[in-house]
Amino acid sequence: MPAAYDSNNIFAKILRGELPCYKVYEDEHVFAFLDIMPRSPGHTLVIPKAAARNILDIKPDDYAHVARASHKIAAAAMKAFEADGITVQQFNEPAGGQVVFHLHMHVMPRKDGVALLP
Ligand code: DGP
Repeated sequence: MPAAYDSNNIFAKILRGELPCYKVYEDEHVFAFLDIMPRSPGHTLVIPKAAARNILDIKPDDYAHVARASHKIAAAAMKAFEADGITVQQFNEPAGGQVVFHLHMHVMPRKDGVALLP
């Protein structure tokens, strides 16, 4: 059973304006900002404004808002970073590679022949 949502996580603090970030996009339901440890230029994190630990916890409509915004940001990032492709990734629970426990979608612009940073 996954742990309960903890409102002291880093992304909840960013949402509340308690920690700085480089904002990329915001609407009623989602917030997006640059990853502090980018795996590619333009690496963006898209998060719901709703409190949700990960995919195991989030309401389907809130997940759909994140997916819709990621779709929009992917298209914008292709142009802004003159990318050849985009990797979209989302990790859930420590076993699934999650480190910060507020759901987030990684949107990473890619160039042909260039690997993601580790
Ligand atoms: P993961 O939970 O494994 O999907 O990775 C968390 C990501 O969050 C990782 O790519 C680094 C990023 N990150 C961690 N702390 C901060 C922070 O304080 N600000 C920003 N902008 N990104 C962060």
